[in-house]
Amino acid sequence: MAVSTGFISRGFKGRRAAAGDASRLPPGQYLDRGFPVLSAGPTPRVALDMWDLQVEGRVAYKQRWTWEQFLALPREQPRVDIHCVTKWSKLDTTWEGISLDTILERAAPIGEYLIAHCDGDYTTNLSLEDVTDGKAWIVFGYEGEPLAPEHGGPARLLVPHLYFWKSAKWVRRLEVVDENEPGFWESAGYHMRGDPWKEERYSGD
Ligand SMILES: Nc1nc2c(c(=O)[nH]1)N[C@H]1C(S)=C(S)[C@@H](COP(=O)(O)O)O[C@H]1N2
Ligand SMILES: [Mo]
Repeated sequence: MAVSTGFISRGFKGRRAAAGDASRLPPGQYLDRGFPVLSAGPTPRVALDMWDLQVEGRVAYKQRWTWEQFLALPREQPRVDIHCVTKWSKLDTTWEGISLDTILERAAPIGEYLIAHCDGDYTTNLSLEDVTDGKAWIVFGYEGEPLAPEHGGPARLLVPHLYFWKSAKWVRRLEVVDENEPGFWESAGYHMRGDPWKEERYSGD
C-alpha cells in the first residue's frame, strides 16, 4: 500500500499548509490534527475470507467481489480534506482504494441513488451524481497502512466533498434505488445531502 507523499521537509510543508488552511475550511469547521473516532455502535469484526462487497438493486449487472477480487481492481490513492458535521476537519489525508466509478461502471446502474449498507447495520444515502466522476472511493488503506478497524477497516466509503457521516465505515453492500431514501443519520434529522460548503448539517439547512 504505497502512498507517495513526495519529499517535502516538515517545516516547508507546515508553512505551506498554514497559509492555505483558512480557505480550505468550510464554514463553522476547525482543524483537528488527530483523527477522532465516531461510531454509532461497536466496531464490527469480519474475517477477510468472509468479507465481500455487493452492488445490487436497480442495476443491470449485480456485482460481488471477494476481498481478493476487490483488491485486484484498479487502485487509486486519493489525497483529500475531510469534514465531520461535529465540526472537525482534517486536511491532506491520504487513502488507497477503488473508485466508485470503477465499481459502478461494472454494475451499470439504472436507479439514481444508492444506499450504503454496513456491517453493524449503519446506512447512508447518496445520489449517484455525488459518487461518480472521481468524487468517491471504497478505501482499505489510510496513510500507507491498512485501514484500522475503528476507522472502518477492512473497507469504508470515502466521499470527502460531503460531511464525513456519508463515508460509511465497514461498508458491504451498495443498493441502487430509484428514490432517495434517508439512511441512519438522515432519518434522525441530518441533511439528505450534507455539503459542508453549504453547511447542510440538518434537514432544513
Ligand atoms: N458504519 C458506520 N459508518 C460511519 C459511522 C458509523 O457510526 N457507522 N459514523 C459516521 C460518522 S458520523 C463519521 S463523522 C465518520 C467518522 O469516521 P472515523 O471514526 O473514521 O473518524 O464515520 C461515519 N461512518
Ligand atoms: Mo460525524
